[in-house]
Amino acid sequence: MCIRDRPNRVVMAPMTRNRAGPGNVPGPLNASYYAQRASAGLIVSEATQVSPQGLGYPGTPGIHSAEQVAGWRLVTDAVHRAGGRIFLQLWHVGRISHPALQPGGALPVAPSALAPAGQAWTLDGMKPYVTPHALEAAEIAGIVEDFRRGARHARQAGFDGVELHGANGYLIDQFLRDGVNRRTDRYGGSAQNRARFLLEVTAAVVGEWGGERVGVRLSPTNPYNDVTDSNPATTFATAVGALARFDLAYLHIVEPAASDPVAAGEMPDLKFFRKLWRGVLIGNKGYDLARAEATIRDGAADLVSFATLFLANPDLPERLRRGGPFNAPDRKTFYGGTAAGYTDYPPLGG
Ligand code: 8OZ
Repeated sequence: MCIRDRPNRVVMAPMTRNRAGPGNVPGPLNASYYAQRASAGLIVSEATQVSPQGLGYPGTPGIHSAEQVAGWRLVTDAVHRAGGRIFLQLWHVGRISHPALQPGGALPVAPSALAPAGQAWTLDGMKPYVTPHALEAAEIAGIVEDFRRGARHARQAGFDGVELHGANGYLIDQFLRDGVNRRTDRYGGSAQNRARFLLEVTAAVVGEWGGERVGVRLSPTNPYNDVTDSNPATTFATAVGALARFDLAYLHIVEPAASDPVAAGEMPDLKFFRKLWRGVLIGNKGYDLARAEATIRDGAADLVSFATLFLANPDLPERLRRGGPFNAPDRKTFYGGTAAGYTDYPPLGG
């Protein structure tokens, strides 16, 4: 599958749902959920940790154990039987974790020893985030290897490709943004240095898959998970410019929202990336039908990804074709729980 051969321009955005089984292993319930949504032009899976250290929440799936690979095989087989295509989103949360979630009660890791504001969601309830361990250069190389193994496992599990989670204040984004990355070595300082970790991970993952099966997701202005950057246009133009050499499947942008803090420099919106990026561009952020149509018609993006609208409407492409109606998403069942609010949203006529 090439991303350009998809049946429509509707992408299912990656969404954390916290319904993996013991051992962070996906199972038949997860397979049903994704298979119900197989009419997407492309499904991007929920964020999936590449190592036990990459875990930051209960019930998120991993791609580091043999059991997880076997569990994901149920998902990819079900999606393919239903005629769909699915990429696995590769993830490491960095400092957005807690010793209670870490192997051996260790400190979470990050580019710099700066605690995020807020609280971690652990099995014993919410706990304040701690000051993370600042990674040594040799440890960074080990995490790049964890991403490489995750990419290899994703192939074994039958995915059609992988997306790197470089957004929303997790480890890759912690390296990119200068409010969180205070390093003085080759991984910090200039925008080029802050992009180094992303580029090393991309090179490792492209080595397993080829660029045409690898996408990257970035969120240049989103302050989620307490990240800031003094000049997102410079930071992200540098990162995206350097990604060009990999001929990736796509660039997936969480677009600036009105509520994001105002930063110096040009606004890094879809237009900004369209000028910098010659490949496929996916737009994301609260799209409805009218805005999605305008975005595609104007050529601002090639594809649009939908999160909560897809969560609530398993047959979303058909509903968009017909102009609706749309089921309303129920926030109470977004994170964790059972089939309720997961696989029981009705299709049209169902
Ligand atoms: C919501 C809850 C937990 C994690 C992200 C992976 O924002 C997430 C996430 C979202 O990218």
